[in-house]
Amino acid sequence: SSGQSRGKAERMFRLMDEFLKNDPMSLQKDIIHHVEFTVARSRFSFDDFEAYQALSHSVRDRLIERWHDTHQHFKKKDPKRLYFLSLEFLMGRSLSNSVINLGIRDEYADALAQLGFEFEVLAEQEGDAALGNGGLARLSACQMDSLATLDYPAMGYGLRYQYGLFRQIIVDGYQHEQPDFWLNFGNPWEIERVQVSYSVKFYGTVEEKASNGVKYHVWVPGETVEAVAYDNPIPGYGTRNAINLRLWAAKPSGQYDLESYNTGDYINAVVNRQKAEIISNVLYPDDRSYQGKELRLKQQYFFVSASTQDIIRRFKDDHDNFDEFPDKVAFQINETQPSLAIVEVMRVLIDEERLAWKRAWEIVCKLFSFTSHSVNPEGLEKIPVDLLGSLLPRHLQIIYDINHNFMEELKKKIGQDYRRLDQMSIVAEGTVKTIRMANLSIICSHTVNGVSRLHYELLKTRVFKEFYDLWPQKFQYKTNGVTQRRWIVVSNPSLCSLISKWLGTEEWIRNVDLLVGLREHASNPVLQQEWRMVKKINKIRLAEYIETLTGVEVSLDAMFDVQVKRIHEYKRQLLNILGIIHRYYCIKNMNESDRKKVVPRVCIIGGKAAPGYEIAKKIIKLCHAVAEKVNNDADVGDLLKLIFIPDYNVSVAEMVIPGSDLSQHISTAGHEASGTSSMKFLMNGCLLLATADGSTVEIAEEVGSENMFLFGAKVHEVPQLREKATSEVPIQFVRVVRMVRDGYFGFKDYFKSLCDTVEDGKDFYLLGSDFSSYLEAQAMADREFVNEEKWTRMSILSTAGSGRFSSDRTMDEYSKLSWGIQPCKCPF
Ligand code: NBX
Repeated sequence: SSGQSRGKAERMFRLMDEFLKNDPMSLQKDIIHHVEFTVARSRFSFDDFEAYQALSHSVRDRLIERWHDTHQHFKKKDPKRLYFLSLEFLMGRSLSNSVINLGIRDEYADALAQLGFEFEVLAEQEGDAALGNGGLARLSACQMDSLATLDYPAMGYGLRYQYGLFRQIIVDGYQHEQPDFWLNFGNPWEIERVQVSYSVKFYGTVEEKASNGVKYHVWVPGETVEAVAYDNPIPGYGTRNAINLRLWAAKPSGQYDLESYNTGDYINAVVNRQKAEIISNVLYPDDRSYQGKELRLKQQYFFVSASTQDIIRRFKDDHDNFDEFPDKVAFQINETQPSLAIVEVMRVLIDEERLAWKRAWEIVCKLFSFTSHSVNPEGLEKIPVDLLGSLLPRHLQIIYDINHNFMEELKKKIGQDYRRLDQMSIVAEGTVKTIRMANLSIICSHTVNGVSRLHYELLKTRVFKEFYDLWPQKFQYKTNGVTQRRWIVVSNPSLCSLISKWLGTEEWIRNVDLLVGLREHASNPVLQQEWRMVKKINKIRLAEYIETLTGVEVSLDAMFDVQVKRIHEYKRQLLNILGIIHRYYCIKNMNESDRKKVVPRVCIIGGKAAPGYEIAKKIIKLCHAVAEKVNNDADVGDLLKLIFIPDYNVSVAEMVIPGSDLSQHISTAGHEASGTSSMKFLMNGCLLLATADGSTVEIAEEVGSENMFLFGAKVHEVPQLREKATSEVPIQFVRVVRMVRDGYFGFKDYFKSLCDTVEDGKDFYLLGSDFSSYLEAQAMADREFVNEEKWTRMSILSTAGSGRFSSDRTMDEYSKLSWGIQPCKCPF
């Protein structure tokens, strides 16, 4: 019979081989096939969107093929696997990235050309998958790309929100939020797996039972919801490996509550069951504050429980001794949102697998590594005990038990130091008793990671100082990185070709360290000329986008100066805008001959404010109010333009970043854990204007601080500056704030509270005290920009120095130092 099945396998293999050929003719047939039978349009009449759909399905087939093979290969080799748990993934578009990683971009472009379509135009049809807020979520996406490319046996787990991050629309300069129902037109990049589903329990009670004198607990749930898997293949570049991102959707449980049907109210019974789906309905749009919301906690546990069941099921398929679990499984906890996984694994081991507490605990302690993305102790996640206890009664008991054991152990080490014991306890006493998820994560993880060196220093000395003193060996850092596949190859094809030409190889796409090879050519006039040409192409693309979007025509000779990221007081978009007002004021008060010397600027700002974050929303409005005045002032003309790009997201970033000359990363020192967009700008040869915060410190070490515009207070200076009752605020600062306050840009009352945030003595983010050095850095950028040769050289050196900031390096470091996993390459 094994001969028979081998015969069958070979036959299948031949069939597959015939199905998925990649020559232009086969691709055309394939696309047309999908037009007819998947999209169900006539092959004689279909529009760009339908062509995009058919094209994606054809690509999807090729992804599935590799994804199956990778799955089989991992199963056969049974390596230790990494499970990457994150409540957010900001994947953006998939089409271009997929065909590039599969190595068939040009074949598809040819095939489409012969059908009368342009690949780029169809790629623009795709909407973004925006299942995340900002840096943390995009980081997860970059890391998945690297894990696949480097052949690591990894899998991502997350939630399949029906509504991703809200769409931002601007009405009269104010932000409005609209739902992002991204699944409206179908999603070809996912595979629904109705057969892969698990029951997730909530509420109810815990009963204590005993068998043969051994006590155990049974959780009798009050509600059960089904988690259904949706798999998203993630193809590696230059490898056959394609790994899985498994996202869970909530569905009504299959276990019928017979009673409610028997009461005769059939319609209400059905409607009530349907309510289960709300768990995975919507992504929470705050990227820093935790409010103890029940639905949010439900989302967390829903995702954690389904993932854990899936992971344990896979382990048990091939293993029967849980002592081997840590040899086969590593869990990565992205921020604290997935940290209930720790408690859930503990619960399953003791209550369901009936392991003794001690043995279960030893296993759990070897499984988890935790990465923090926060610097602000006030921002750490705390869950009210009442909420947790009612939703997850058994978990609360286990958390108390973990905490009790920890406290006992700690007392032995440090004695009755109650202040310290209190700070380190998982349970925080207070008017509202809460569970500190970070403490839980640290206590139960073998590694605690920071996302940059500076962040790690802050974790050790401030945020988690008490824990560092106890367990210094647990603390590490892995400086963030981004994938050069998406951020150069996909988003900047002209630069990609230019780099490959000058390095004489495309190998840098897999081994980004090779970019240093550009250094020796940095002053070569031929490369410089071509380099500027590429920048011009990207600026044209961006300028066209700006014009269609805002109607403002911008000059290509101007310096494109960009700040795009979530709007936050600590990120100081307000500093940027006040700097623009200063520039405007100066231009207005110049004579004609001085105006001729002004370096023209196009200032571009983009980003979303959390819907409840009033000050952030006022910053957006101020940006529009200033733009309105400046852009329509005939005295100013092309010397200064201010553009707000609405609905900033991954695909907008792919266009904005390559078209920038200068980019701003100007957070108050000590507030940005790492920052990752700086790395994308750097790769694309944009110069950075930055404070010494997060990863910019390390970027300066790589590219040389002489090739950046650094300014502002250092981390160690910030506390003293804040202490000072009044600081030496420059007159320029007082003047620009006054202009806003006095209604120079209108909306006087509306901007009052915004101005109050930077009043002397209340200026927590130190805009006033950093203002002079900010203006100096800006003036320096102006001076260098007119020196074309020097600027181009700095630009080339930026790209050349960006190699360390690839997520490939980050993933190698995690694999070696935290997860203990090795590559597992699927043969071609
Ligand atoms: O994570 C960000 C940091 O602010 C960046 O400095 C860092 O580069 C990036 C990646 O490490 N943090 C972040 O984006 N946090 C969130 O998005 C977030 C979302 C939900 C939530 C808390 C934080 N409840």
